Amino acid sequence: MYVAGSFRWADDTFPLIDPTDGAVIGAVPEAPRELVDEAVRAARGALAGPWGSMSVGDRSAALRRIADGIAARFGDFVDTEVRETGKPRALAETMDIPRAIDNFRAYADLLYARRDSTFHTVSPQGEALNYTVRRPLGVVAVISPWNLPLLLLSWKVAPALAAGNAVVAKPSEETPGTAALLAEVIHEAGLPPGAFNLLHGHGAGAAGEFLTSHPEVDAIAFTGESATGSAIMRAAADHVTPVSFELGGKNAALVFADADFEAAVEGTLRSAFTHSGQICLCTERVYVERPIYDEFVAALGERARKLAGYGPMISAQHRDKVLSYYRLAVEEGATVVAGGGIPDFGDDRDQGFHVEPTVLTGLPSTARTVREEIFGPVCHVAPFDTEDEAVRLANDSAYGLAATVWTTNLSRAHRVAPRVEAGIVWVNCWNLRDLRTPFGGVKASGIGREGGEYSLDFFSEPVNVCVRI
Ligand code: NAD
Ligand code: 6OD
Repeated sequence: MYVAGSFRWADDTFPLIDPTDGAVIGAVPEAPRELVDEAVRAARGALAGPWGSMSVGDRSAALRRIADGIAARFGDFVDTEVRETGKPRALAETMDIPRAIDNFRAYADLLYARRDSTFHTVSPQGEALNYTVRRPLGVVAVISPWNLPLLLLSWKVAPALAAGNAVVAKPSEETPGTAALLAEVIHEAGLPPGAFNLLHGHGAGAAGEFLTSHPEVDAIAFTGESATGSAIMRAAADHVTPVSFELGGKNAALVFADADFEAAVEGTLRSAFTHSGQICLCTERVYVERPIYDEFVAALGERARKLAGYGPMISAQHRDKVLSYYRLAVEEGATVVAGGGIPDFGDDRDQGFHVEPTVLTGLPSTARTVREEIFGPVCHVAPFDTEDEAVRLANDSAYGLAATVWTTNLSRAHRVAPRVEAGIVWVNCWNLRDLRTPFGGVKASGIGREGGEYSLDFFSEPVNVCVRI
């Protein structure tokens, strides 16, 4: 852990598990309440010191040094991310770690692009100049999940620091390693003590809750399950602490008969099974226009059966949850087109937490398998007959994070995309990211938007100054 500019350990620890083979690979400190208090005090102190008065230029340079520091230890970050999540190495090398570097670089640039508003006011009350200045919120708590550990942590830490806040971060207890490396990089980058603090430990009744219910925390940026978001919101309510939430999803893909068939099958395979379905943007509901439905199901099922090199579920507990949905689907009347069980590798991976990539059909839209987030390598495919029905099915969910639309009809794409109740709609692609765009969900998938100016808006507040002239 890293508090007030120095590295810390704790008396209590818990084991760190490699999900690929179930081996214990280390011990993680569990931050006690006193250390959480100390971290929050250190953050408050940093705001009153050099960090609080640092110029935009120096802050931007500091963010660049952090980006460069991650790049300089790229291999360490990749090794740690792969060991703790079990994700394919190529994914960590091409997505997670480069994106963490980009997150810091993007916000180093965006700091300069920031503009405030000015209004020349002429009214019966008089003439005035109204201008806004932005100030940081103060001490920001960042709580992140295990699926994209460094990417999602840095996605919040970078804009929070860019906006001039002091951060107390708590990554997932399952994947603390790259956050610990980030603390080393930030230390070497020379940020003033207390500007960034890192705690490890569990959520409910532990470091996570101590932090989110802390009266001296000025804002909470959280990514994780919707149920955890509810618990954090209840804790935040006591002190009316502002929250930014990126929560769960049950994302739909709409495949129209006029789609490029090959692109739609490959795209859906990727959107359903990348990182074994453990990305909040992954597709779990696929709706296919009836004329191509049978052919699509056959192609997706065949390719899902041939998938190789996919990683495990993060933990035994999560594997058991995913398997319980595989069983539930059958009880609810599903046809299992592909997968449905545990793979047999015949090596150490059999002690790990793998499940088979699974394609299901035949369930009604009321089935729990179709309604609840599973967060594993599984999707349910159902037919539709009209554009209206496709939109209705996509929107028949408590969640609304992301959706994909597969069609070659330009008018249809533009008609359908804005009608889908989701924060992000991809047309003929998936997870194609531009860090300047708004990112977030509607309904149970979140509160607020992150990305580009949206994050800087959350992590700062405008003060309007009205000067009579
Ligand atoms: P989780 O909600 O169990 O845990 C996330 C973090 O919250 C962890 O650091 C955990 O320790 C902490 N936490 C748990 N209970 C807490 C409490 N009461 N108070 C404070 N902190 C608490 O989520 P997870 O299992 O780590 O991640 C998977 C979930 O995250 C899925 O639901 C997925 O959809 C969601 N997710 C959403 C997005 C998004 O951008 N919308 C991105 C990634 C993951
Ligand atoms: O790409 C991003 O910025 C982002 N927040 C991705 C979230 C993925 C969820 O698992």
